[in-house]
Formats: sequence, structure tokens, C-alpha cells
Amino acid sequence: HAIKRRSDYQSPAYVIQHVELDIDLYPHETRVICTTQVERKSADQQPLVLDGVDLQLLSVRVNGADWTNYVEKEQTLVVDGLPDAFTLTIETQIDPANNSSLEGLYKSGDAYCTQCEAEGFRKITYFLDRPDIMAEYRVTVRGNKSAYPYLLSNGNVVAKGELDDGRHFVTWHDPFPKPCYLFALVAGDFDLLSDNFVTASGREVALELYVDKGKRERGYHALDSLKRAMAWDEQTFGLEYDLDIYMIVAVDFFNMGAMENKGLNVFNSKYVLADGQSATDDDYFHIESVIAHEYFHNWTGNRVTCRDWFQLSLKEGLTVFRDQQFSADMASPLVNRINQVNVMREHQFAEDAGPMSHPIRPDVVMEMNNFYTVTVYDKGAEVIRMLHTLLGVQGFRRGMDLYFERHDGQAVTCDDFVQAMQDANQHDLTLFKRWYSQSGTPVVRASGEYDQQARQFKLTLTQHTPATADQAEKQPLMIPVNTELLGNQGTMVQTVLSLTQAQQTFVFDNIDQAPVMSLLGNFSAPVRLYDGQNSSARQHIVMYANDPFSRWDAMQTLYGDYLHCQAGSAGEFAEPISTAGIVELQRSLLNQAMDSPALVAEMLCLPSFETLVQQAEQIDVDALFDARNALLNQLAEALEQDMLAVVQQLPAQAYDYQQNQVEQRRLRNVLWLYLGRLDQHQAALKSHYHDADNMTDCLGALRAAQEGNEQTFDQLMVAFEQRWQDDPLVLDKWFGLHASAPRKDCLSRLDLLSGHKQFSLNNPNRVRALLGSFAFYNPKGFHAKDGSGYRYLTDYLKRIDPINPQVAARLVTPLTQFRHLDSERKSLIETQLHRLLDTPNLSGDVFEKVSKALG
Ligand code: B3K
Ligand code: ZN
Repeated sequence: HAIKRRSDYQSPAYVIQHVELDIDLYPHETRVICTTQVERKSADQQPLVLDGVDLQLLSVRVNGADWTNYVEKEQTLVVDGLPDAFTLTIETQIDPANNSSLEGLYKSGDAYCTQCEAEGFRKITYFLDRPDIMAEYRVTVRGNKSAYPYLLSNGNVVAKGELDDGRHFVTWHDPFPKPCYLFALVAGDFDLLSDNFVTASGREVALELYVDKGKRERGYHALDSLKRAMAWDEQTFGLEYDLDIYMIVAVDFFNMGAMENKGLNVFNSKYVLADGQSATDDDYFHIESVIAHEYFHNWTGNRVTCRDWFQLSLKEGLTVFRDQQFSADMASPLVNRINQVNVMREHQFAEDAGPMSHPIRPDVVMEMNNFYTVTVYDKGAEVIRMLHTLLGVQGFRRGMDLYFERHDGQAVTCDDFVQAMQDANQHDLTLFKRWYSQSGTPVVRASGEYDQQARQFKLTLTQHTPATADQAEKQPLMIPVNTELLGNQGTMVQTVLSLTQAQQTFVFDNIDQAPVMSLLGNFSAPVRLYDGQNSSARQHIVMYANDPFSRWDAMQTLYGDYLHCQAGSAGEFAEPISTAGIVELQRSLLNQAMDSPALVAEMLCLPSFETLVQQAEQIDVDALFDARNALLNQLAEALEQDMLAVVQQLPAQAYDYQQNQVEQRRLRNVLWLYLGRLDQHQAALKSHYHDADNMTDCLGALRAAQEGNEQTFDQLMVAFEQRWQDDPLVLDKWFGLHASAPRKDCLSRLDLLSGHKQFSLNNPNRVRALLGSFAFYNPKGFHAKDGSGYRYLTDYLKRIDPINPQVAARLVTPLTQFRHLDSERKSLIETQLHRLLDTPNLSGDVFEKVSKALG
């Protein structure tokens, strides 16, 4: 397993500017003829080294004549003795029906489809599989006409016709040069939803959405989302779509969410299909955001792409930021921000504290697919957000404009992006660039000193980034700190401070009283903050801060400190609020519930167990779980009447995915998470399920029962299965609920479920729903004291890895993030990691993560 370093980048010795592919589809014997125009760029006569994996080589020709001066070795084809410029024709055969890795060309059910990012094109043909090779593609696809009436690839159709034996062909041409990771092919029989979009400059674009037969009614939300995204990018960034057709295909077998192939996105059907009956508000939200994300890649990723894979955040951090801004504009900016921050604290902080820690621009990679991470994506987006904060809306736009002006059609680096931002604004970003090279979560500490006489407040901020697994030495970063100073009468100061040194003091004049500090408003930087304030200061923020995000955040800190003190976790916690204090705070929130349902709903939610884990040096799994559970029970008992009153005031409405309704449903279901714990409300909880006309409320009821009452849960789960047993995508919710239920017999339940007729180890959605939910979200079961949970997951990983290494490598994560656990559990995990490492033919994907975890 070889490692690659960012510092080893070399510009390509040969380039390819034209590609002609001829792909003749057969399940086990697909023929691929790849004809390229190759040009030598290096001065010396080094051979041409092409990448290729799992290919059967049939022939090599140079300028039309057979060529024998080549060798196949270690997943490459080395061709020697070549002229300076030539036509290279390579014929290979591949076996898509046996390709269970879902990378390269494979079968998803009855359809053929491709996934090439990051390095999957080499599973289709021998090629220079690196993103800085950009070429124009002409692609002919051949297949059986009745089984595969649609033969799709990137760009526009330039020819089509009939062939012998019931076969046909379609030829596509994509005029925009692209790296091979953006190549796509789909062949199959689908329901087609067609629409169109007229761009700002008046061009008509055909929109086509392909879904499984019979699913057409579930495609409209995705199509509408696409049109909203297209309009938003024109309005916000002046960016128009460039081809005459935009296609999206939904497939059931897919390793991640979706893929931005030029003009032909391939999507996990989970992020396309929705109707009120079968999809939740969250599903609707995610579909809109993933559709937008892939669309936005057309400019940030496709028109301007990455020079090498270490630069992945160039396109991903930026495109996540763009989809976040879009979502904020479509719905509630506040709820969006809260969700993003939860992802950072729950998953990204965990990644940075674990063995896979890396900067948003990694320096060392073994398997590129392991670096499509919350760090590259979500922390990457936080870094772009800080630039946006620093430069302002218009300054950021100027930077984007200059970036496209300079780099359209090129493969570039993160430095090129920051340089464009700097030059467009004459704003020195030298220090800012450290965010790209330094990993780890900075810790910011604040302390205040008030001088009554001088009416002056001095705020001292320090920063320190603890060493991470990948980097021992850390330097100070540029950290924007949104600061609000609160007095008895409310906000006295609201400003953004820029912390650039290890320690800095900021002086505020004309301050009439000792203020409460509300820092890091809107999560202005991806850091941990310790402000040393007591719980009454926090309650003051909850009640009076201007920034609603800060009110939510102060509430989270109050809950967190309380729970860790109950659970005896080792860490840095202020003196906690009393139980009665939390009850009273929630009571006052419940009184405001009808005015701001979205904010109140979020403020009533305790931090997730997974977020709590990240807050302490050492946790006691059982004590922390029990403390969280106990507080929820106490709150339900103390506030039963207040909660019922709110539930009764919330109007019943026929389902529509519309902001007011979404917020009210969210509040209602959060309240049910409490009320569902009380015996006297089981009948009402069941009615909440049975009366619901939508999946959001059904699932809300199921979640409430999962936490609250075993019998109710079992009954409702039976009803759910009966209703949805023929719809695996919906049944995934059911698999997930079973797998995350804190039940004593959870492993034998998992065994039963894995034998369910809809379960398959070959489908990543099923595997994630069942085993992912267990490993990531069932702390009681997964961290069972006897190590049975760890062993259980490991047994499965050993079976999944040979089928699909990418899925296995994602699922191994919970076994590698053990830093906060006790030494008994750590050693039980280690035993399982060694078992994994000893597996014959372990994939590079899993090897990289496990070997790092074992240090
Ligand atoms: N660019 C793809 C992710 C590809 C992952 C490869 N293992 C989806 C996205 O981020 O839009
Ligand atoms: Zn992306």
C-alpha cells in the first residue's frame, strides 16, 4: 500500500486533449476501445505510464499499427519507444456485472452506470487518471435496445442508430474539456421527467430526470430543486449553465450521495425520490441541498477543477459553502447553521481528535477515497465561510469573479483560489492560508476584566491548537470571533474581533457595567471556545442575546456542562446549572414556542450523545448515556403540562413541504420525544403515528417511542414494516431505528434484520442503515462492556471489505475514534483492529484507517 505526498506533485509527462470512447455493453464482457491523441510534454524520452485496474488488455495500437513495446505491471500499462505526438488506441474488456465495488462501470440493478471520482476511470480503460489531464470526449455507447432504451453520456447527442441483434448505439460529444473523473455513462430503462430552464441570457436548457420505473411521482421535488439552484447561482454569483441539456439519473446502488459528472449527474436514489408519504422534511431538505451541490459543481469543480487530489477542498469546501448559502436562502438560515455546527462538533471534531486527522488540504494520502471527509468538506466550507466573513458579500463575489476569469478551463490549486480572493480585494491573506495546511481544532480561551472607574472592558483571547495524530507542531491562526457584550439592558457591543496571535487583548471603552460575553456568534470559526463564565451568565445569554444562534449555543453549553458533571466526565466544565434551573429555562422557552417554533425546538434539544463525547477528555459511556436519559425523563415529568399545551396549540394541516409547516412539525416531534417517555401518553403517541398523513410525523412518533417505551416502539415498528416492506429506500428508516435502539438483545435483533428479505450486503444504503446506525448511533450496544459490539461490527467489516472497500472503510470509523473511552474498551477495540489488519487481502482503504488507528 503506497503513500502519496502533496509535495511530490509533478506536471504530467504526457497530455491527452482528445478522447474517443467506444463502449459495447455486455454484463460480463464489455468491450472498451479508447482512442486518444497523446502529446509528450517532458524533454526526456520517459515512457508513457497509464493507470488501469481490473482490466483485460486486448490490444494496443499506435497511429493505427499494432504496438508491442509495452508491459503491464502493478496496475499500470507502461508504453515505450513512442513518438512525440501520436494516436493511441487501447482495447480492453471489463466485467461490470461482477463489479461490486461500485467504482468504474458497474450494474445497479438492471441498469449500467459509472462512478469515476476519484480514481475509478482506470477501471474502465488504461488512462492518465489524474485531474490535471483535461480532454474533450466523444463517446459511443452500444447496448441492447429493449433492455437499455436509454444510452447516456456527457454532453450532447451527435449520432444514434440501430445495430444488428436488437442492439442500438448513441454517440455523445462534450465540448468542454474535462478530467476523466467527470466522465459518466448510464444505460437502462427508466421513467423520464422532462422540464426546461431558460438561463439569464435566454438560452433554453433541457432538464431530464431519470428514475426507476414507477417512481416518476417521486421525482418532482428534485426537479424543482434543480431549477431553484440554477436560478440562485445566476442571481448570487452570475453563473449560468453552459450545455443545452442537464441530466440526473437516480440509481439504487451508490457509494455516496451523488456525483457531479458533466451534464450527467448520477445520484443515490435516496437524494432524488420524495413524496410526503414516504419522505421526511429532512429528506426533502437534503434532496434540495444535494441537487444544488452537484449543480453548483458545474462551475466550482467542473469548469475550474483540481490540479491534484490533495486540492479536493478547492471544489468541495467551496461547493459545500455554496450549497449552505443556497439552503439558508431557501429556508431558515438559523436552523441551517445549527445543523452545520452540529455536524462539525459531532463528526469533524472527532475526526481531528482521531488517527485520521488531516488539514482541509491533506499532505499524505494512501487511498484517496478515504479523504472525502467531514474535514475536507465541512471544515473546508467553514474556512470558505471565514473568507466570506472577512471580505464581505461583495468582496467575496469579486474574488469569485476573478477566480473564474483567471482559471476557467483549468485545473488549479487551493492557493490559486486564495490568491484570487486576495488580489480582488487587496487583502493580505498570507496568515489566513494556514487554515489550509494545519489540522486540528483550535482551542480559544477568553477572559474579561472590567474597570468600573475607567468604564473599560478588556477581553483577552488566547488560542492554542493541540497536537494531532498527523502534526505535532501548531502555529497561531487567523480566527474571526463574533463578539457580543451584554448588559442588563441588552446588547452593548456587537463586533467581529480578529484573533491572529497566541494571545491578544481587546479593549472596549464606554462600557457602563461588567458585561456578559457572548462569543463565537454564528460559529464564526471552527474552534472550541472556553469562556470561563458561570451558568448565570449563560442563562443571561439564553434570555437576552441578540444573536439567536448564541442563545441556542449557550443553552447547549448549559446542558453539556450539566450532563458531564452528572456523569463525572473528566474535562473543563464550569459550575453547572441546577436541574430546576434547566426546567425553568425550558418552561420559559415553551412560553415563546408559538412565536419562534424553529428556534425553540432546537433549544429544547439536548446535545446528541456523540457531541457530548467530544466535549470531555474521558467519558464513562454508561454514566453519560444514563445522565442524558435521566435529564430527559425529568424534563418530561416536570414540563408535561407546558409541553402538552404547546402540542395542542400547533395546528393540524395537510402535508406540504413549506417552511411554517416544517418548523411546526419539528417542534411537535421534539415535544413528543419528551412526552413519549410518559406512560400516560402512549395512546396519544400511537395516534400521532396512525393519524399522520406524512413520513415526518410517522418517524417522529417512532423516534419518540424508540427512546420512550419499548412496547409502543415494537407495535409501531410492526405497523411500519407492513406498510413499507416493498420499498427498501423507506425501509432503511426502519432498519436504522431498529439498529440504533438501545435494547439489551440488540445483536440478536441485528442478526434477524440482516436476514430480512430486503437486506443486502451489496447495497450501501442497506449496510449504512443497519450497521452504520448501529456503530455510529447505538452507543449502548456498540460500546457494550464485553466488547461484543466491537466484535460484531468487525465480523461484518471482514465480509463487506471484499465486496466494497469504500463502504467498509467508512463503517470502520467508529472503531478508530476511541480516544475518549476508558482503557478496557480501548483494548477491546484494539483486539478487533488487529483482527481486521490480519485479514488476508484487506483493501488499502481499510488498511490505511486501521493501521493509523493502531498507531
Ligand atoms: N464529488 C462527489 C464525491 C465523490 C466521492 C468519491 N469517493 C460528490 C460530491 O461531493 O459532490
Ligand atoms: Zn461535492
